[in-house]
Amino acid sequence: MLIALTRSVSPAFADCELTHVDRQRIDVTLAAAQHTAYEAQLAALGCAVRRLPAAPDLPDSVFVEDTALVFDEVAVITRPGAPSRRPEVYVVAEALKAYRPLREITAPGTLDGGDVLTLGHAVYVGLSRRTNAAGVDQLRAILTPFGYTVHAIPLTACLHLKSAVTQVADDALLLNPQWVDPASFNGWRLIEVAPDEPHAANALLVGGRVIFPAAHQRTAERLTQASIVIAPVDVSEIAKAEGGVTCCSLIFKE
Ligand code: CIR
Repeated sequence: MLIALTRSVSPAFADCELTHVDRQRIDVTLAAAQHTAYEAQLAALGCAVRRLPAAPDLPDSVFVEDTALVFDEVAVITRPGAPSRRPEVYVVAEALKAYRPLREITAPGTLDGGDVLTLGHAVYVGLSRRTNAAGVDQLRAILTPFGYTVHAIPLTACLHLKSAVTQVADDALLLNPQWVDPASFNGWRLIEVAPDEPHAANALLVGGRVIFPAAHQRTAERLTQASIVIAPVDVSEIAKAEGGVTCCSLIFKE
């Protein structure tokens, strides 16, 4: 059984952090409806959705991906790079302790879950504005005993590593070559985003399908041509907060 841990959209969502995109008016009611439809898609693809309550004082708390990493052996509670986001971790840690032993990233380390792409036992970590070398070193120390290798990837042009590259099939990655070097992923079948859809590399593989933003039509066509089956979701309001489809859940085996 797959669990998808989610968290309701905060009433303060419009006050979210923004780094690489301009602030636009966010319809928080519509964001909540889109989030509910996203959860329904997760359920349709076989996940048991466990929703954590909204945090009225934490604008970005819907983006649970950044607060923890769940491996078969252990869950790692992060220390998010944006100070405003650090209190998000407590409720998530409380929920995860029922499923895994917990470890944590501590100061001076910072690490956002959105920077971590796990491909089997290879763990790629974006060195971004949110994740620092101390965070990567701590993650390596936690995971090496379980047989994982941790690889740091420098990032400058986008928020997180998974803004630039995600897994879309057992053998395939979707990637924006302007934001991450394809050579880091030799041996994978690489599908590039459409050049006019730079934000399209964030896709969520679950239950053999790919949850994918409806807005990125030309990249969707590329995925379909590559025999990848898409489950489209409208996440327009979540995208205005610089979030994507991986950010809104933590998916793991029970
Ligand atoms: C932030 O800047 O932290 C949020 N507004 C967006 C976080 C998106 N999370 C993700 O890509 N994993």
